[in-house]
Amino acid sequence: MKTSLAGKWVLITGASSGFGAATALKFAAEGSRLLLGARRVDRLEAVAQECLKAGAAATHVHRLDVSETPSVEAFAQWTRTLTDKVDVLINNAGGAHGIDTVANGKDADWEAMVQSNLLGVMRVTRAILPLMVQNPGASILNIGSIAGRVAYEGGSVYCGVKSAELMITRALRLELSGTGVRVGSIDPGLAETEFSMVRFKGDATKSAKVYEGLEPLTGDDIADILVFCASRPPHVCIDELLVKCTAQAAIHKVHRQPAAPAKA
Ligand code: NDP
Ligand code: 8X3
Repeated sequence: MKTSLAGKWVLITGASSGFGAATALKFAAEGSRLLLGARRVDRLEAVAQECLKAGAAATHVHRLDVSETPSVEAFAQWTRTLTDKVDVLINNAGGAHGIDTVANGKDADWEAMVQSNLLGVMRVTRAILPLMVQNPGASILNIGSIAGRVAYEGGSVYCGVKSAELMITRALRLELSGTGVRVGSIDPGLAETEFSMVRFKGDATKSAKVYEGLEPLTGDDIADILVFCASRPPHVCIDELLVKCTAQAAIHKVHRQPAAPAKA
């Protein structure tokens, strides 16, 4: 039977766009209380307004840079001023920077990916765990990727950090055994968000090509799955879930419809 998410405290990192923003709206529609973090506070505030309209019991936003421990600590401290428990933690902040081969990789891109996708999950989880371990039935849902399961050319560091995310998820589940806290990894394939614009540093043409001729996943698709996972009864833990658009049979096998010929 579904567990109600009404009034539950749901903390989402990277809630200013993409999966995070869509997920905030879906939990809002369930009547949850939202704690939203990201670096772009103006975007967070806009998401929060939409969440209130969608039915959120409360929305709170605070700047969060998961790549800096002091920022994460300040966010956790702010969280503790609002609630002494968190019911759902969604470690979503992250993304890819560049698509260079190992031979051509840039330090700044590598460091940004390690800091946000890998160390960010560690920092946020460490800071928020004290608000969850006394709360059986709570859920930690980490956003991994198909890239954490299969390597591809130009994806070395991104694949590496998402693979680390999967292992962190598995280790954490073992460490929390007996607390009643559930830990899962949701691993999407191709999804159209701001992800590719970030990866290609604002190049809209390269970004659009990623999704050309196929129907990719959307933020809503992933948000629905996160709501589903968090609303299972407390004895049910969805450990790992790989979700791809139908056109993506495998990481290297993506079916694309040819573009329709231009009308004369
Ligand atoms: P978006 O670029 O739309 O969203 C990324 C979010 O992460 C933004 O809200 C951004 O907020 C936040 N973020 C990035 N770096 C930091 C940071 N250092 N501190 C705090 N927040 C940060 O992309 P998606 O929604 O697609 O990405 C969400 C997650 O899903 C990422 O972890 C990504 O790797 C993963 N993913 C994406 C897939 C896809 O194809 N789209 C597939 C599989 C996984 P801000 O810039 O305001 O800080
Ligand atoms: C994003 C999916 O295949 O672009 O995590 O790496 S992919």
